Amino acid sequence: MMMVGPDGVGKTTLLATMYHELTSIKDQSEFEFAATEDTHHDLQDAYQKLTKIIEQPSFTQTGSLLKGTAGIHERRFDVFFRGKKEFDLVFCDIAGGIIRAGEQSHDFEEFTAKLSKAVVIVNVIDGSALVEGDDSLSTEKNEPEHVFQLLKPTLTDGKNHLVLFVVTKCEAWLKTEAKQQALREAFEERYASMLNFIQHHPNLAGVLIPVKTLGCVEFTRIDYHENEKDVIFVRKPNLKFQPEGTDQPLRYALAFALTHHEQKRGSWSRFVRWFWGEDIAFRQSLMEFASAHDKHFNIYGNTGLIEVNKK
Ligand SMILES: Nc1nc2c(ncn2[C@@H]2O[C@H](COP(=O)(O)OP(=O)(O)O)[C@@H](O)[C@H]2O)c(=O)[nH]1
Ligand SMILES: [Mg+2]
Repeated sequence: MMMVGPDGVGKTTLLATMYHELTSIKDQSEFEFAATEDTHHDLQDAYQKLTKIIEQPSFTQTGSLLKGTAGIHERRFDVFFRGKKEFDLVFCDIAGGIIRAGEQSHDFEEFTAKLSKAVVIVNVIDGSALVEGDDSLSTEKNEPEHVFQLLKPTLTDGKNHLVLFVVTKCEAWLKTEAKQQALREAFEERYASMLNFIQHHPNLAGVLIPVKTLGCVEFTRIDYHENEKDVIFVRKPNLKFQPEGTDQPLRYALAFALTHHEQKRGSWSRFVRWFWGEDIAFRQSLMEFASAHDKHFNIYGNTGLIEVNKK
């Protein structure tokens, strides 16, 4: 899984809160997610920083959470079922600068090489800039057109791909039906060219997944200065730090993976052969985990690509 998005949209925050949420899943299912040592350390660190940031009465946005998130970081999670390690998931987290780096740069080469192998692409989007920002702010924070151009070679390689549009910093637009609609409309407008492309290719599907990575911080306004724009959030003292829905991208990714038995590519066929050779209890549990994705999200393109067929 490849994560894309400019600096500061919330990629690392999403991973850190997802990891936290996954480790608590253990109590309700027979799955256990364990990060490898480096990943565990970095994501715990990011999570600790988040809990500190939100203790302050006036929430100040920091730059990127993890210092030195330069280059590409493989965040690896081992997945255990009934105590036995079954498979691992790798999320590639990037320093947003990479997507702007010159084509000659080493990081950029590594990025495109990894991207070309990705099955699921997670495009993280800053929701406040998306809905409330003027054209230039929204473009500057999320770079939809630039991201689209980067993804195009992968999306046109003839294989099936899932693009998850994960929207962060959108607590303010999850509160009512009307606000959710405003969020959806802003997304569809600003991502029109990528969505249009997805809709015209039967091997592609996209899902709009707004998440709460913090849950207790809300957008208030944008201050426009001469050369700068500050997006102001406030800490809501009556609300708890409570990430919500951060497990959804993973459930969708797995649902997509399990729906594609027919794919002919090396690692994929291996995955599928492995999967069908596994014991039935494990297969069923994994399918249940995957199909427990929230069905209310908007899906674009070929919806058949993510319908888990429980056999
Ligand atoms: N209000 C709000 N702020 C967020 C949310 N997610 C991330 N942030 C803030 O955005 C900043 C940058 O996040 P980070 O995960 O480092 O972005 P990255 O550069 O894409 O990895 C951090 O200071 C977070 O506090 C969210 O859902 N709501
Ligand atoms: Mg980061």
